[in-house]
Amino acid sequence: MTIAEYLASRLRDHGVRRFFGIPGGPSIPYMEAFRKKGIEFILTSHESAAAVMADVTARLTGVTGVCHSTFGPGATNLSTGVGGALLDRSPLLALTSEMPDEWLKRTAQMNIDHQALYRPITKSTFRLSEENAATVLSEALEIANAEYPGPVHIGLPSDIHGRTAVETTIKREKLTEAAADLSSEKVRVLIASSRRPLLAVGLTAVRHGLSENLKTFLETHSVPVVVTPMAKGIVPEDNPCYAGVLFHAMSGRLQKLVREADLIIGIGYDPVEYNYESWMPDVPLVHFDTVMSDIPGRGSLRIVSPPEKWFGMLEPLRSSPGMVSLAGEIRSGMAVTLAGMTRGFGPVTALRILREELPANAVVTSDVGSHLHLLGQMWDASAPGKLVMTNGWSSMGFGLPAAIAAAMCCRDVPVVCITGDGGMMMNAGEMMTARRYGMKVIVVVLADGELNLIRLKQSWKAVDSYGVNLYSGTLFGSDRFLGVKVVHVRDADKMRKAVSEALLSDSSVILEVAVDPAEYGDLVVRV
Ligand SMILES: Cc1ncc(C[n+]2csc(CCOP(=O)(O)OP(=O)(O)O)c2C)c(N)n1
Repeated sequence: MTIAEYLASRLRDHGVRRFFGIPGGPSIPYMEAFRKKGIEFILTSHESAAAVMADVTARLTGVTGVCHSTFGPGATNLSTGVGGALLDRSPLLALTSEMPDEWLKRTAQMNIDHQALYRPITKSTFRLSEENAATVLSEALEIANAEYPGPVHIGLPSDIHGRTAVETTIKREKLTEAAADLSSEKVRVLIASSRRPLLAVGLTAVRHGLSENLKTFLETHSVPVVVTPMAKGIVPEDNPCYAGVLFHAMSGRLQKLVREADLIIGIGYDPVEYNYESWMPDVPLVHFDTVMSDIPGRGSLRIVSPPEKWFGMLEPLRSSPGMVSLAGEIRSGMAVTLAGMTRGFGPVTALRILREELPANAVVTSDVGSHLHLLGQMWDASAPGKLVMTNGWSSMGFGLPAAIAAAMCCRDVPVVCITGDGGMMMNAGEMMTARRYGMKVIVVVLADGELNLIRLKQSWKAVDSYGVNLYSGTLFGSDRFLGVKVVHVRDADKMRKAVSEALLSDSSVILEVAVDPAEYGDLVVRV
């Protein structure tokens, strides 16, 4: 087998069915080999979107995502999405074309050092050769999927695709050994003696499918719970123990509960989303994780073990009924505040109508900005994975390619992207990707004409609004964008009608929803 055929064959056996990118000349033999093996090449408008699509494909299918770019500018474009896979913990292979050995250190068009470029934003980076192909592929897939999952880069020298891959026997040390429980005895004592514990659940718990374990645990133990944004949906919003999402809109109110706690228990809590120090009171922390992560040392005890063991250790935990009532009060207080936001046509009304019109199984992706802060707290996500976002990396431009990837993975449910106008403009070219592949996405652009989150931050610093206005007039100024229908929404009635019509449409629709952003100022927390 040639190197290109070998790569295609290994990835197909691994379960890969698509790879995303923009080709250069050296990509052609790989695209051909992949095509012949049944791995479809998805052409995007920008390589960063290709990496986001590979990341989201991995999150939704559980199979390593694959993306590809050419030399230099292709590789730098791709890197934004690859960094996202690192900090949002998504297993991904980034394949880039590299110069042949004799050109690596020479001055040449498009030539930069991809190994150096990718080192800080991947778990590992390799350069493929006919001798190492078998080992590199095995290691790359293993590293990408080991805890925490993330991206691995493989450079493909442009002259090796036709060479014969040498099969080698692979003898390697196991890469990760689950560390022993480091402080089990002390943890047992803390758990047994706590009277007012608070659970903080994060994205590692979602990745390990702990939703049912958590629900069962809460039924019998009645302990209040807060979640990080990317763990949204792991507890149903109407669970009496559920208090809300940390970091997002109105989350300052959770402090009332947090201050009452005598013990914080992190369950798959990944500090990449929101460091403990940013919200924790001065009480002990017990942190359950799959790896040794960066958590505060003082007063914290960590258990690094397989997630299926975690709830067993929490068995003796009991909470005072007062803590759960407090969680309920905070939750209903948030609902009252949102229900009272009826002046004019703002993002709260727009999102409420959208939620009412969409079926519970819809997959929603979000971009980054004030709208995400609001959505993260107010959106009723029926299950984890129903609200797809980036919070570890927080890159604008994520929402649209994420939605297109979701539409490819979840064929029979509506897929909606919610984005600000700033984020929409970053990857707007991907509307053509949706059109090219016949993917239907409903894109809801909360068009406020500004980078609202940054304007808010300027106001908190008592600085005049500067450098954050995006346009005057309307965003699209037209009823079509790259051949996709644009519906202009200015009020609640039109919003409802536009969403229900978009759901019935056969193709993608963009709703340009002109909102008054004033509500964000009352909801987004100063963090
Ligand atoms: C790639 C990237 N650049 C800049 C930022 C910093 N940033 C965070 S939110 C934001 C404003 C987003 O504006 P918009 O998309 O219009 O959403 P809104 O805040 O108005 O809801 C910016 C510039 C970022 N997170 N990612």
